[in-house]
Amino acid sequence: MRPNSAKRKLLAGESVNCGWLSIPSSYSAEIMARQGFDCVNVDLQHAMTGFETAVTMLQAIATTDAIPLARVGSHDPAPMMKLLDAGAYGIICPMISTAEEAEGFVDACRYPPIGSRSYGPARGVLYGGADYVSCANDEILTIAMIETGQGVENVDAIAAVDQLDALFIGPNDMCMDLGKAPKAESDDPDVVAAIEAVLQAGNRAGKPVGIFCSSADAALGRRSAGFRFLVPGSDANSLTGIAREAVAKLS
Ligand code: 3PY
Ligand code: MG
Repeated sequence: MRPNSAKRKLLAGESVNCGWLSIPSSYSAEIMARQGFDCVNVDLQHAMTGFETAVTMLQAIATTDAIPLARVGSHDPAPMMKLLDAGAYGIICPMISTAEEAEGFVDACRYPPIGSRSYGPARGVLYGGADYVSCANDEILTIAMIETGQGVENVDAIAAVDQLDALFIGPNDMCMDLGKAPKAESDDPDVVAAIEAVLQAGNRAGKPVGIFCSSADAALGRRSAGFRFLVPGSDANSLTGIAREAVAKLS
């Protein structure tokens, strides 16, 4: 099976840069995946991307060395399994607040006897290779988003879940859940403490912790602080910033 180079880097203690695809287009997915990210995530939670467009985006990413990931919109196992069948090499699951939720998530991403992922690997085999089914449990990345106060309270139990590969903080939802204004790099003391608690729990469990950032500079700061799965904003954020700057310069 084609190795999951992003997972290998994380297991080796290295940091990983992840591109974030909010624009529902195989063309912009291909552009992003060509820029040297270790992995690229197709967002099906907040982006206006449906499953069939996501498949074309996964196909575009597959023409590059970037590892294709997908964020699902809920804890429903069926879309997780379907995106893995479509060739995603990892699933990012939002709003994981308890160990039970984390267990349900990883169960959907692992074939028996470890989990209960249903058989039907479709594009998984085309992208991964003929031995996909026997190797998928080792190669597929499982990333749980911690983005609620309850998730922070339970973070040690979540991090201890076998087969969960990484924790990933959604700072905007974390702010909202703690009653603060959403901001990727909030300096609110409660938010700062919650984010630090997740980082420390990941370190205790020996699992990498990631965070969504608003820019590459912000991601550099997070990396210095110990985060190892870094998202420097999305394709839509980048396009907005560049277009705004161009218009401002010409105005
Ligand atoms: C958040 O900040 O809540 C996220 O989910 C980032 O994608
Ligand atoms: Mg979120």
